[in-house]
Amino acid sequence: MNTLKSKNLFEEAKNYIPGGVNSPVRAFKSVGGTPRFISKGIGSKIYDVDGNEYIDFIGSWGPHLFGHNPSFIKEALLTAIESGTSFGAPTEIEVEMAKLICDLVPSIEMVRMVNSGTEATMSAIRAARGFTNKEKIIKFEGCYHGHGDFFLIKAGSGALTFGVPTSPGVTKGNAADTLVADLNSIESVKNLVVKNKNEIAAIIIEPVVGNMGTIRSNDLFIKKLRSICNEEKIILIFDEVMTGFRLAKGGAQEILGVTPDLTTFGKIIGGGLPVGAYGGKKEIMEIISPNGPVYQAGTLSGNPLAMSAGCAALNYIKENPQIYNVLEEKSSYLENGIMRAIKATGKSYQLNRVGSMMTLFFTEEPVIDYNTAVKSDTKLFGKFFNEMLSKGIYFPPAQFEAFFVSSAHSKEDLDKTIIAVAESLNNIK
Ligand code: HOZ
Repeated sequence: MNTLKSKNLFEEAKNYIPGGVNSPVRAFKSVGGTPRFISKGIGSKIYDVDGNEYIDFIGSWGPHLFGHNPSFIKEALLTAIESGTSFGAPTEIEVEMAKLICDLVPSIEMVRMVNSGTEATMSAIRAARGFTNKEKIIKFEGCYHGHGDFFLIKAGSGALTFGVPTSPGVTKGNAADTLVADLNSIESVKNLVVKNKNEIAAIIIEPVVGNMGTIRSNDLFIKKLRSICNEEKIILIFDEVMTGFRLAKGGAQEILGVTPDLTTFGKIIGGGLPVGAYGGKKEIMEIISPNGPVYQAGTLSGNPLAMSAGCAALNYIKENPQIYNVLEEKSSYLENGIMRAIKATGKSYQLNRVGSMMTLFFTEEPVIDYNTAVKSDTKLFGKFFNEMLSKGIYFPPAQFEAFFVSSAHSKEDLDKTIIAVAESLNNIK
């Protein structure tokens, strides 16, 4: 595979951008090889600057539920751009977007648009602190909620991949306010709550984790978490930046049957444009300025281009709810094929799937939390990743991430992927 143009661009980029990339995982550091510089995406495929074609299972880390560049999003954007790109003033489409989110997700009574998932989680925590008048938060080891200071404590995603789950630059004060519990261990939560009685403002969780690879939280654990929050007047925040509108119309909260107080969104509600949002109970959201004293603002919040693409995506979901059956069918087909390929190796590598999110962990023990996820053989994963890439299949370049199936993946794409998995597993033995 010729990757000369990507190689040259990467070398040039390293002179001007830290690590040559604008987000660490993209640098392929944990898997080795040349990061591909992408020139375009159509449907299930992406193309790099050297003209190589890949079946893409990243889909911009989740939002491309319908594949790359679907006509209804492109048309919405082209129409919107005719009227201007940004006003820093209210627009009609922001109202449409807020109504759509409130309509599709029953737990959301009010919503505020921001520009990324990181902004959404930071702002949701501030709202929870302002509302409860308490300062500490609980997060779970290996969960990632963007790069806000108080989240980069025992975090997942790139922070975990690069071995710095607790980032330098985070102050001792911030770190002291973030308490870390173990996913699926209600005892670990109870201990923190007892030790920090009346001090915890919020518990934030990825109810289906994507950022230490795909892990579904235990249903009973999530229900008990809800009860603790009710008893202790703690705000329960579901980080659905990855799972919102991907796993179901109502996100992970719909499939788990638990209602959070606040929810954060990103990616998908912008149809692939930079966007985020946080929302939930009206009484909590009323604390946000200018209604209440908790300040949060942004010139590009509710940007008309992002809103147009996002509304097109959400309207499509609203009008075509069967998309989730299509995704389930395709994802379970892929899951079965990969499972057969794993079985043929005589190993029992773990494939976790929730809806159209999946992770193949190179460990033979079930992966249910941070401790079991980090038992994965990341070197072997790196070899597997590069084998797949050389066969034209683009998986996330890190073990502790999810890969995503879209409605644009054809049976031919999935069959090709299954064959590539079988060959790759065989080649890395
Ligand atoms: N850490 C992000 C996914 N969990 C990757 C973001 C990116 O590189 O675009």
